[in-house]
Amino acid sequence: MTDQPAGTYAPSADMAANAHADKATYEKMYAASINDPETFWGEHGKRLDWIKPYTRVKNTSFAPGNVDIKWFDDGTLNVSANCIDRHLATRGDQTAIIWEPDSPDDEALHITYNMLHEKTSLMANVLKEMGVGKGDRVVLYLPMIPEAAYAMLACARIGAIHSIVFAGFSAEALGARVNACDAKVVITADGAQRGGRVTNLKDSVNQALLNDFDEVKCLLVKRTGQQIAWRDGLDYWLHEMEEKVSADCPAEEMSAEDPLFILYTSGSTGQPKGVVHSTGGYLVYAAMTQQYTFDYHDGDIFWCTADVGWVTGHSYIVYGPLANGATTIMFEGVPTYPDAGRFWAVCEKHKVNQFYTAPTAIRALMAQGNDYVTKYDLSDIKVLGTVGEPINPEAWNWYNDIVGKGNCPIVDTWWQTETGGHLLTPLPGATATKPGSATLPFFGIQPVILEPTSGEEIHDTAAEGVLCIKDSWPAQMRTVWGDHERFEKTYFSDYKNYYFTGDGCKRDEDGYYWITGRVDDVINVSGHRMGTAEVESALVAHAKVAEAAVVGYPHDIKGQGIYAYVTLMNGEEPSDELRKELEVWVRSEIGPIAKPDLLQWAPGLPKTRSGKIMRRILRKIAEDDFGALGDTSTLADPSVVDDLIENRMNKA
Ligand code: 6R9
Repeated sequence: MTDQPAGTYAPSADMAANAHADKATYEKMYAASINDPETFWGEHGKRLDWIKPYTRVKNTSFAPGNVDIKWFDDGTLNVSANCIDRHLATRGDQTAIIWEPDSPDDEALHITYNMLHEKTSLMANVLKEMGVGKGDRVVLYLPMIPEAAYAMLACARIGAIHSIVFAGFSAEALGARVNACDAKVVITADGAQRGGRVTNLKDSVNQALLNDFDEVKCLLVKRTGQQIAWRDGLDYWLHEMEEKVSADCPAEEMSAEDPLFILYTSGSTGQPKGVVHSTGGYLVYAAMTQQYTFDYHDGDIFWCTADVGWVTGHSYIVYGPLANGATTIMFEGVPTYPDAGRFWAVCEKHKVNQFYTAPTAIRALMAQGNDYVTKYDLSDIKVLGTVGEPINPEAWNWYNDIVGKGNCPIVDTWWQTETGGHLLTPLPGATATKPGSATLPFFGIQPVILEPTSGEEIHDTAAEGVLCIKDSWPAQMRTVWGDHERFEKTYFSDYKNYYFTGDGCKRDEDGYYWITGRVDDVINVSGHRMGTAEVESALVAHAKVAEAAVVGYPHDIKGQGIYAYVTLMNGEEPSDELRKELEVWVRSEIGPIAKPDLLQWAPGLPKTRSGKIMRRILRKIAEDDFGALGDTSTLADPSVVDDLIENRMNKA
């Protein structure tokens, strides 16, 4: 580490010298991408193989009433051919996907690009055989098995649009999504195996399709071999169908602007929105960010621990890495099975070079102690990444010191389902990091901070407000499936001529961005605006605290009071003394204004299955209004809610 202000971590000279971009290169490329996006993206679009090369690059408008986003729109290509076929001549025998099964006693699979080509082509022909054609929708409800990747690429190959529903979602949620996109086929498995437990997926599918969808066919992968209820004439085993079709399936010529996939994501209100991503722009951007953000080099082993049911899995397990000819790991299991060392065991076993996970996983593993990490050889790791929520400095430091041994740059990547790829992120060889900051924009991204009420852009370097993006980038979502009006209303109407992210953000005097959380998570205490993440971060910095979630609740005098839910480290006992200690601690970390008014001991926090804390539920409980909790079916463990209600601090 070289000369640098306290609290920042500059890339080592070695990293800077060998990376795709050092600081000067980043600055030069960034300036070029903003000053002349046409030329910049015109050049970088060539990283893909085009059937008919584009002559137009950027054709985008954020204008009220006329939001229209098109990139490379007169070009044609196929995503599956870009992720597979074009690599066959040079790397057909290279591993494309390492599949690590749930149980460490079962063997990992090394799927070469040649095998990926065969399996994808077979599945593509099976889908055709089942009547799926260009533009049709196919829902995937699959565990983390190789067939999930084959299915995505098979859809892309024949121009069908996939919509993945996370396999942890309920039958009800699945049915709603099948209905919303009017899917022709659901691809699923008999069962899923995760954390040593087996669940029956086919039952959920049957339940989802029971009444209203007796036309929807189902393609089944055999994973667990368990008993399932068969629907005659509608259900097909993949392995039987594969026998009937050829392994040769030409890739369909698609327009750059044809939809590649739909992914439903929940907003702050109402029904989940079907986020639509494109073929050309999405793949250019997913591939480029995978290469630059993680400083991926040929031959590296890349592991993103997300599930393909989330956008992170789409862009950084499948599309980005495979477009780059990378070796990408797909993990069926969970971080704590058979024990809390599993991530690190897998890193050692497959000699992982870039490791990408979520802060919630880091905090959970941190609470289990360092021994689970230190007993493994992690010396192949070069870059560590995080995504999904702000990372508190405590977790950042643990990740840096214990996992990275101080040698691995941490890339804190801020982005959204809607953005397709990273928008704010350090580059390992270019950006000095600061714990908790997603640092600087990726190429082509113009973040702006607006004064929330007036919508005026704040031009001072140091600023705080809502985060918007001033101009389009190639992987921006194109529309909400079937509802372009909702697209405009959600993202372009509160602040005209900008893309509104829904996140609050601070920019420091160095121009670094610090996400403060969703705007609806910002609380206002006695006229002071405070990010709940700030208070959480302070709490988690205390040695006895494993995790904390903070929400606002109505307070007679202050407007909003601070309500903190605190999960203690293993072996720590709640006590009044400890409560006082934490209050004093937060006062001293941030100031008296941040002292929680109410602090509840929470053995567990309500989380979505992707690990996001459901603050909506915590707010309701804090408001003593738990009769109206809304839908809790998407929680990883709905039972934690009962305990929180029982022991709430704000009983009338
Ligand atoms: C990729 C993904 C998007 C929301 C986003 C923000 C939060 C994601 C973050 C982060 C702080 C980061 N978020 N990454 N907050 N630092 N590095 O997570 O997509 O599920 O759509 O969530 O997640 O609030 O607006 P998605």
